Amino acid sequence: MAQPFRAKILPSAETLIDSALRKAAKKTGMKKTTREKERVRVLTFYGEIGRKLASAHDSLPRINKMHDFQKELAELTIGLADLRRVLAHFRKSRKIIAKLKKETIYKLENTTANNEIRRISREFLGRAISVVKKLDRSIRLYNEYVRKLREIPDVRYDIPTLIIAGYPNVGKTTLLKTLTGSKPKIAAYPFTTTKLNLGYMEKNAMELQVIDTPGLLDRKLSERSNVERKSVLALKHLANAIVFIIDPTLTSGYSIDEQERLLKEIKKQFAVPILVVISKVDIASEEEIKKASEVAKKLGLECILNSSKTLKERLWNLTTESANYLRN
Ligand SMILES: Nc1nc2c(ncn2[C@@H]2O[C@H](COP(=O)(O)OP(=O)(O)OP(=O)(O)O)[C@@H](O)[C@H]2O)c(=O)[nH]1
Ligand SMILES: [Mg+2]
Repeated sequence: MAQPFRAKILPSAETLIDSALRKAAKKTGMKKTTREKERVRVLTFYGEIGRKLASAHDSLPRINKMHDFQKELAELTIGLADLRRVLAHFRKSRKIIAKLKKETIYKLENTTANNEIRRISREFLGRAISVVKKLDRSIRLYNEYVRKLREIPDVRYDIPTLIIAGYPNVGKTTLLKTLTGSKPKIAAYPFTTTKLNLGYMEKNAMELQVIDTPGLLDRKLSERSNVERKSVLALKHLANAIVFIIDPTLTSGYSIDEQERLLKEIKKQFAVPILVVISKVDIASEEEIKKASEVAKKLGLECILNSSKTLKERLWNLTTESANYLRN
């Protein structure tokens, strides 16, 4: 399963070099002969640089193992080709230094004069340091990418997911609370000023993720900028089902026609089952509820009142069945 982004930040090339040189110098103190000293200096310097670069690299999830949702947002935020280029630069540099190290160790084994041994060791450090110095730009880019990748919301990819859509003020967060009870976990969402609210339902040791998307699926996509639209559409990689809330009263400030238009758009963009929930039925007139349910009917969608006792069960079944269907 794809891991959330907790990748490590790397120190600058200069700091990397300084700390590797310092560690290497310290180790030489424990050795007696010049050859042993220089050998341990070379091996320690090589080891330190290699370890730091490898641990940064390994702390990133493999690009081809990322979940499509992560991949799409990563593509938008940093560009995966750019990330691949930086990682390739790290790998290549490690290889070069490894090769230099191998040659140097061989030379050290076959040299007896102390001044020659020191010269060989200095030559290695000079060349290896210049390889690391050339990594400076890549390290800065890598760190910038990692900071951006950390903004990708830390959601679960291993359980079915239900996404809540609907205009502002229609009752999305209220539904999330009804379904999941507990206080939602909040995650930032790239390219938008809003945050996802994440809640979890549980039944028979199974879990279901419910995501409230304030500010995301509450406006026509055509009114959004290109990246913003793409970042919203990345949600489709996460959704197994959608619950679309229609507020039949005018308290949220959106007419039934406006709500129908948004629903139509979401239906077009998301190829998953959609259930319409009519909210605020306690204050809506029969006429208003009827109008809202006709919208669902017209679009061939099932609809349910938010007061219904079977609401939870219906949403659970819709989402888990859809997830099973997609998995099989
Ligand atoms: N009477 C009544 N009020 C409701 C119901 N559901 C939500 N509300 C009220 O409607 C208002 C908006 O509800 P929220 O759940 O915050 O709506 P939202 O869609 O999350 O709003 P945004 O986060 O701004 O997009 C709040 O004042 C709620 O108390 C309902 O079933 N009946
Ligand atoms: Mg809300």
